[in-house]
Amino acid sequence: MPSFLVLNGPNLNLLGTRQPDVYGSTTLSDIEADCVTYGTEKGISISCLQSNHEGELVDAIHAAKGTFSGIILNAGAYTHTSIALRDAISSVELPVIELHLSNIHAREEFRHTSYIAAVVIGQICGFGSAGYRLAIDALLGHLK
Ligand code: CA2
Repeated sequence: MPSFLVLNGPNLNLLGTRQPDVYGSTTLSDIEADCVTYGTEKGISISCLQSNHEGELVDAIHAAKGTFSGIILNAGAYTHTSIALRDAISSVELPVIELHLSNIHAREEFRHTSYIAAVVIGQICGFGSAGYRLAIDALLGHLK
C-alpha cells in the first residue's frame, strides 16, 4: 500500500481562524482528516505533520525516506526563502508535490518565486483545501 506524508509548514496551524478570504475557513485538522479519509478510499496510508520550524521540516523530509512513497508539501512562507528545504527534497529522491492553498502567482511578487519548484514533480496552487485531494491523486498517478 502506498503511503504519503502530508507536510505543512509555518502558520498553517492557524488555518480557519484568520484570513478566511485568502486561505478559506477549513481548519488544518479538517484538511488532515479529509486527507486520511480520501487516502483510505484510494488505498493509501496517509500521515500528516505540521511544523512552524524549518529544521523540523527538513528532519521530516529526511525521515520520510524509506517510510513514505512520496510527500505532499505545503512549505508555507519557507517556499519563498528556503534553500535548506530545497536541498532536503533533492537529497531524499522521493516524489514531492508542492501545494499552496492560494494562487501564489496572483499574489505579491515575493510569492511568485518558489525555491522548491525546480526539485518537485509539480505544483498545485489556487484550489484551496481541495488542492490536497488533487495532490493525492497527482502523487498516486505519478507512482503508477
Ligand atoms: O497559499 C498557501 O498555501 C501558502 O503556502 C500559505 C503561506 C504563504 O506564506 C505562502 O505564500 C502561500 C502562509 C500560510 C499562513 O496561513 C495562515 C492561515 C490563517 C491565518 C494566517 C495565516
